[in-house]
Amino acid sequence: MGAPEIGGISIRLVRKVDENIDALVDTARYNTAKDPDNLDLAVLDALDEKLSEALSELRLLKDEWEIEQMMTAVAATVEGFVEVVKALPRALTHARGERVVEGAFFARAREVGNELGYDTIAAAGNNATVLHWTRNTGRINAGELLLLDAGVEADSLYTADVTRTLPANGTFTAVQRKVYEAVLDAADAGFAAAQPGAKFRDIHTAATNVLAERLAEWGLLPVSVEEAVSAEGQQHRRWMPHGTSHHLGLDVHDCAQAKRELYLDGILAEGMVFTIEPGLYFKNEDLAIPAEYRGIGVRIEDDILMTADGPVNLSAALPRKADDVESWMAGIYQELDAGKASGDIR
Ligand SMILES: [Mn+2]
Repeated sequence: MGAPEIGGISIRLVRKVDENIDALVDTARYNTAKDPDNLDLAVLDALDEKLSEALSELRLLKDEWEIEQMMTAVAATVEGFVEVVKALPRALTHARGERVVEGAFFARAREVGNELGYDTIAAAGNNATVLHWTRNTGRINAGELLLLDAGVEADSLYTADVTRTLPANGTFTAVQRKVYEAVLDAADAGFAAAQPGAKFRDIHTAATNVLAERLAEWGLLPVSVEEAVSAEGQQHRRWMPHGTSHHLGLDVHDCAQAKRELYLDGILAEGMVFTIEPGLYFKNEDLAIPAEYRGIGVRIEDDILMTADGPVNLSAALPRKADDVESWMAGIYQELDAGKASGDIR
């Protein structure tokens, strides 16, 4: 593939993977052009973009081997979350508790996988309301929630992308649980909407409709649910400002260059792997809501495989219900204590 009308070497490049290669190809294009003085590199850039788009679209459907890689990445990620729970008691005593958590996950990612798929978000309390909090410099206080968004990249470079929101001391408060369960219901509604033949964007609509309803029930929504979910409304986005789903694969935001009609407006099909990740984020400084909600950020993110029979939650091994999260954490601490006890005997 090339651009013979321009002359020069016939090559198309996926740009921004390696800046040195980008520069090398630009130089080669210039040096081999028929008329270097009038070479329009932008024309060639546009051809490169078409290649990126085509590759993105080829990646929308995963084959059997790719799905195995995704499962491997998710399994390693689950192990990483267990390590984080184990590290939490120490994190609670550390001035940079979020870094303790980040480090625990990273260690597991390197031991069982290639790397992180993306920078870990370890966000406690109000930091969880900052969407891409990756500084992770904060303290984790007992009584706060820890939002952990982390994924292990397998040796094949396929990555998981999972979020759980954990009570730092193992128990949700009443208001934390209320917000958590609204987000879980939104995730479940997204999951139910994710059927072969449905539109990709139907997932977001189903999930955010649930959130708008809950915000209205709590008296936080300044308008009716009907107005909020209308195209001109969207008042609930104040507390849920991001999309609910993205494709997942070699990149954490896989297939990002695919044409809109195949992605956001695309039809869900067997072999697609994508996230469902609704959230609610109530900032400390948000005076539009009662004080009890402030400083609570919750997101629940699972990795979904679409099959002919419907969606499969690849990350279901991590507990999702509030009760299950609490008993899962308690079980890990019980095992730790039992291990310590037997260590004393030896
Ligand atoms: Mn994600």
